[in-house]
Formats: sequence, C-alpha cells, structure tokens
Amino acid sequence: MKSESAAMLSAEEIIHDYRIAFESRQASLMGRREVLTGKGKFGIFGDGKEIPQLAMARVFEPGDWRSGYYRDQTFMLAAGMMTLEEFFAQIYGDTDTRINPGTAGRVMNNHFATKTLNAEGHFKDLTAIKNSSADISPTAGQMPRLLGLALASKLFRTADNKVHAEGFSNNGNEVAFGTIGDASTSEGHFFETFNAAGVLQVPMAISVWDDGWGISVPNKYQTTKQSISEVLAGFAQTKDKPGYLIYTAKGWDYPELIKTYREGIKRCREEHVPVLFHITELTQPQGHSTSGSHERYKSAERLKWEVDHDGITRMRSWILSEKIADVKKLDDIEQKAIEKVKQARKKAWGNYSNPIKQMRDDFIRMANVSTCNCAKTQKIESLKEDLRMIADPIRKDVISAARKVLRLICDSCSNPENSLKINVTNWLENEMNDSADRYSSYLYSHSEKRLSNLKQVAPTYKEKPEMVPGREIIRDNFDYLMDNYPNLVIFGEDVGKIGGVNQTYEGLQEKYGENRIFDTGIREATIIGQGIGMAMRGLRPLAEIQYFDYLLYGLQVVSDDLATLQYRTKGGQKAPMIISTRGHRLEGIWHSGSPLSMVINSIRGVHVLVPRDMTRAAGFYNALMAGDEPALVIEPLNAYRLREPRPENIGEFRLLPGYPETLIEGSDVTLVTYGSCVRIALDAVEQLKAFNISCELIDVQSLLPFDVNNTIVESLKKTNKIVFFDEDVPGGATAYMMQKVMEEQNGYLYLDAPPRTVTGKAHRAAYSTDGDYFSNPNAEDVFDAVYNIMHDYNPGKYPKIF
Ligand SMILES: Cc1ncc(C[n+]2csc(CCOP(=O)(O)OP(=O)(O)O)c2C)c(N)n1
Ligand SMILES: [Mg+2]
Repeated sequence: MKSESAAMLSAEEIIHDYRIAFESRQASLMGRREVLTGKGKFGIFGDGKEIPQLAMARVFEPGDWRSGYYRDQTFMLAAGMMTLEEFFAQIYGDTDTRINPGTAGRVMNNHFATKTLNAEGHFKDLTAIKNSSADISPTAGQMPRLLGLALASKLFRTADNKVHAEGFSNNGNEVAFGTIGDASTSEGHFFETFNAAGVLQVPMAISVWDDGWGISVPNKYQTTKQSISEVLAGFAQTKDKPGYLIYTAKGWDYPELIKTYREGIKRCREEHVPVLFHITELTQPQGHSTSGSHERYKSAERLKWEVDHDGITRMRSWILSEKIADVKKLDDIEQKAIEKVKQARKKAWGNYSNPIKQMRDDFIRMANVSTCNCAKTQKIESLKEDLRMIADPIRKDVISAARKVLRLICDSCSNPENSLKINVTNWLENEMNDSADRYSSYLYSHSEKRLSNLKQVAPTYKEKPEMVPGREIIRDNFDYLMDNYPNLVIFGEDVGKIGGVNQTYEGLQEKYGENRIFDTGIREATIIGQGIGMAMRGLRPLAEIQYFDYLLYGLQVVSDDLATLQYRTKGGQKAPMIISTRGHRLEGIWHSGSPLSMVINSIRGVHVLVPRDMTRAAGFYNALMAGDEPALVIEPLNAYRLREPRPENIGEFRLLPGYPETLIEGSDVTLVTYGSCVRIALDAVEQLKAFNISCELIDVQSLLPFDVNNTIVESLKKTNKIVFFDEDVPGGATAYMMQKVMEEQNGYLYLDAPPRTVTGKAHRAAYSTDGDYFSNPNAEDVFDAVYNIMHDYNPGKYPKIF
C-alpha cells in the first residue's frame, strides 16, 4: 500500500530513484577515496543531498536549464545529464572531451555542464535536450546567470514571430532551475537575483540545499532567523500582488519532495511565477570536501543527528514501510549499485590513465641512447628509470623528464642514425601542442562566426556628408540593428523609457516595444548575469552598464562567468553578449571612466573595445552582432554631442577588434593612445607641430585583442621613439600597451630613447575641471613627455623648457 503522495509514481519509478540515489552515494564514497589515495587532486561531493534532487530531476524536462553548484551530482545522474564514468572522469581531470564532455578537465570535479554547442560551435537544438549552464566555484556566482536563463523564457513567450525561437524555446515553457547552498544565500548575488526575478516574474525555481553549514560556519552566522524561507516570506505572492511561491520541505522526505516539486514547477512553468524551494534537514556525511573533516566543527550530537536523518536510510525505510519493495530486493539493488559504480570508476580510471602510461612508455622507448656512453647517458638513464617507476604517471612527470633528457643529449648520442635529439624535440613539440589544446584553447569562439573570421566593412560617405552629433549616429545604428537582428534585446538602467542617459536609444522602445528594449533595476551584477543567461539561450543581449566605473559591481560576473565560459567548457557553451558602457573624460572619483587595467587583466575571453567616436563604436557593434563573441564596448562619453560625418551605410559598416588606425603620420615620435584620449592627443600633436616635432598618432581602438597584425612597431621603426598615453593609473593600460609593443612586437630593437608612458595619477580623478586637469593627463602633459624625449635625443635642437 503506497501513501497518497507517492501514488504519483509507480513502484518501478520509485525503485529507480532509490537506485540512482544509492549509486550516487556510492560514487561520493568512492570518489573521496580516489582523492585520498592520490588519484584525484580534490574532491567535493553530493552526499546527503540526494533525495530532493531525485524530485527535481523528475520535473526537469528537455529544454529546461540548470544553474547550480557542486552538490548536484544526484540530479545530474537522475536527469540523465551525466554518467557515473563522467563523474569519475571529472575527479581525475580527464581532458578528453569524449570522456569528460562538460569541462574537459579544466575545472574541479562536480562542476557540471552539458554541451549546448555542436563541434562547429553552433547552438544545438536546445529544446530537445536537458541543459546545464556551466558551473563556477564562487559561491552564488551561478545566480546572476540564472536570472537571464529564466528571463529568456518570458521573452520568448511574449515575443513577436520575427524572433528566432526555433531550437531555443517552445513558447517559453522552459523553467530555469537554480540550486544554492544555505550559506551561499548570504551573498549579495543571491538577494539581487531573488529580488530581480520577483520583479520580472520569470520561471525561475531556486532550490536551497540547507544542511545548516557553510564549511565550518553554521547557519546562525549566515542567515537572519537561521531560515532563508522565513526571511524571504515577504516575497511571497499575495492575492493582489505578484511575488514568489515559497515551499519548504524536509530533505529526507521523498514523497513530500515529489509532491512539492510537482506542484511548484507546474505553476512555475505555466504561470511564469518564480519559486523558492527551501529544502531543510539535509546532511553532509563526508563533510564539506576532501580538504578537511567535519568532526572538527560538528558536535557528536549533530553527527548523530545527521546519521539519523540520512535521506537514503529514510527513503529505504519508507519504501519498506509502504511495501513498495522488500528487504531482499533493496539489498540486491544496493549490491548491484556498488558493483556498477566500481565498474564506472575502473573504466574512467583506465580511460584517463592508459593514454598517459602509453605516452610515458613511448617516450622511454624513443629516448633510447644506444650510441653513446658518456656521463650524461647515465643521467638520462636514471631519469628514464625514475619515470618508469612511477605507478600512475601524470603528463607533467613525462614532459618534465623529457625536457630534462633533451638537455642531456649530446652529439654522439644523437648521431644521424638515431637522430635522438631531433626525435625527442619533435616528440616534445607534439606533446606541448597537444597540451596547449588541452589546457589553453577555446578562450574565444572557434565557430565560423568568430570575429577574427569576419571582414571589415568601411563606412561610406556622400561627397559632402552631413555633420551630425555622434549620438544620432549611434542611435540610428541601434535602430538598424534592432530591425535586422530580431533576437537583439537591449536593457539597462534608464535605457527603456527615456532611451538612455545620453539618448542613444531615443525612440527605440516606442518602435520595438518593451519586450526588446527595457529598463532594469539598479543591479549591475544581475544586468550582466541576465545578459549571460539570455545569450546562452540564443538571444542577443546588449546589456548596458550606465558608467564604466559601475562595472565594478558586475565585474565578478564578467570575470568569473562570462570571460571563462568558452574556456571552462572547452568550446561547449557560449554567451555572445555585448556589454555597452561609457567612460573616459568625466571627472570625479566614481565617474572618471578611466580604469581600463581593471578590465584588461581580469576579463580575458571578453573583447575590450575603446572607440574614439560614435562611428567607431557603431562599427564595433555591427561587427559584434555579426559574430558570436562577448565584448565590452566603452563609448567615449564626451563624444555624444560632437559632430561626426554621417556614414551612408549605417548598421552595415564593421570595425573589427584588433586593428589600430594611424590618424596622423609623423616622423619624430610615435604616440599611442585610444578612446577619448585621442582628442587630447590631437591637441598635443598640434602644439608639438609648432615646435617642429612631428608625431605619428595611433589610435589602438581595441585593447583586447591588441594590434593583431603588429603594426605599431612599423611606426616605431620609422620614429624610433614612442609614448603610450591614457588616463588609467601609472602601470595600468599604458604598461600593458608597452609590453605588447616592446616584448611581443620586439619594439625595443628600434628605440633611440627610453619608451615613456603618460598616465593619470595613482589616485582617482578629483572633481571639477581643475580636478580633472590636475588628476588626469592633458595635452600639456603629452606635449611635455614628447618634447622631453626630443630633448634627451637632441638637447641642442630641443632645449629644456622647464
Ligand atoms: C565567493 C566564494 N567565497 C568562498 C568560497 C569558499 N567556499 C566554497 S564552498 C563554501 C561554503 C558553501 O556553503 P553552502 O552554500 O551552505 O553550501 P554547502 O557546501 O553546504 O552545500 C565556501 C565558503 C567560494 N567558493 N566562493
Ligand atoms: Mg550548507
């Protein structure tokens, strides 16, 4: 006799769930051992959280999305989104995408991801498969992206028929499932996401796996009233006010969990109401991770309580008491489960270790010094012997030995017959290339839509072009893009109703509707996350951050999530979103818009574009829309009102990242800058001209990528002197540009004088025009820097000024 709530499932389905839970637990136990015996480097597992994940998997449908964290292994197994072999492959860090398809060994274990892209880098039919966005380690870092995954459903449901939804959505019926630990709800990202989803009323279902602890820190230090559902009760919907559905359930109560998830997800899917499932009384049988033991901080009573409340034990008792199966049947299932997990472990270990052993053996065989017997030969032999003795070698062992062996090969052991040096060198080169693919590929897109594959299209002009404020060029360009890319969605603070603080989207909401261009709350982290999630689901979001300085609120999301997405999935997922902001030449600590080094070193994987005017900015947007890579575009703040010639081919000209433009040719000094600093540089160049100094002025236009064709050094070959100029801090983006030109382009070979940088002060820019003048570099500073170089070079011709 089954209880009423379990009647929703057949006995077979219940037994199936029990088997999965049991296998998952065994995987956790064996996984930990793999780490403790040194076969894996680190392990974090899902034991103690099995039962609610069975319930979640039961309501997760093809087309749905997960954005979660490392405890979700039972869900991944139960939903058929991961195999046990893949589970072990992650522990070993297997880099073979056929064996470890989600992450290819680039991130720690239990960081889950499905492949949303095919081998060509194009989206698969995402409505036909179950999707997990790729996990990241920072706690609550999965939340901002979750908002976008959920919002996409809403936009697809309400979109007009021009929007390409095929393969991305089935009338917006997809639920975005979030999971988070109880302690991680303390993070700002959680609260920001939670509020935004309540405002937006999107199909987002967050499960909080509450085990009462965040590593060693208990709930009482994490959460007001020690209960996240109690704290969030005010978010619950009421008769006349939309809000959340809030459910709580005990994490060991299988029938209750099945019922709760069924009810909540049905409404979430149909009504697009966000849901919170607060799942309490979960446990952590093996402690937090392999890095420590929970006996250090949990009392004996608590540990006993955890044993008493173990979900699997309780599910077993329930099955027996409901007479769904008898002891013998369950014993049999358990025995088979243990065997199955052992087999999966064995297979995964073989998959991982055999190719490496093979590689080790190949190397030892090849590095056979048969022709020589000098002292070095002995050393080679002993290196090889050490390598042979390693029971479970890793690639590092083999490569490290091979590089040492190579140093020792002398001419006589490398005679023409066996060409040892050549063979070892070739072998090493191959292996290093393979490892570059294993560990350093896919920072950017590999599809044919990657930006480096596109063609530049120049703006065209009438013979006497109309001179219009830059704002109008960018506005009309957005109009064209909205018209031509139905999946383009623009959002940010003040972007919708008033058309942006600088009116660059003027009239677009009236024309294209609130579904396509809309205001958001003041919440930069989730503005970025919203864009990531939407982009992963086939929309083309342009997320505006009102001023560059405020990107700091969202920088963690750009850096940890967006910038690493292609890389951490080895090309399995992408999020081609555009972040649009404005910066440069404002004054005041939080409005200067200058700190470019803040991004160039933290968001590799996202292009950083710094156009000097609105035509260049528009050219970048046009290229980005044609491509499939994420980028940050920093519009030059003081150029909205300046007049520019209006191109005829608005929306169609394309400026590709990575190509500097020489604005003025000159012979004495090369002056390298970007963005709004170009105008200051132009002023300085004029001032220098009056002193017979000829500057070659180069606008780099994009910092990431930077001068892909190495053109700046060509200028330096001519002038032999160079100044890098911007308004970032000393050692900031100018130092970056200098490294690129001096080291990567071998610029040092052509210098007749030391290279210089002209930068802002180390502090942030002070308020007012005078504050700006004395904080930021100005035309006189550039003049002085260039003049002083000329003075050092030829003091007779260029005497000291002061
Ligand atoms: C931003 C950030 N801070 C700290 C950590 C280190 N850390 C990893 S897991 C964890 C505890 C998380 O606890 P909880 O959210 O309750 O999840 P549980 O592990 O208990 O399931 C901490 C502090 C991290 N990964 N990211
Ligand atoms: Mg916890």
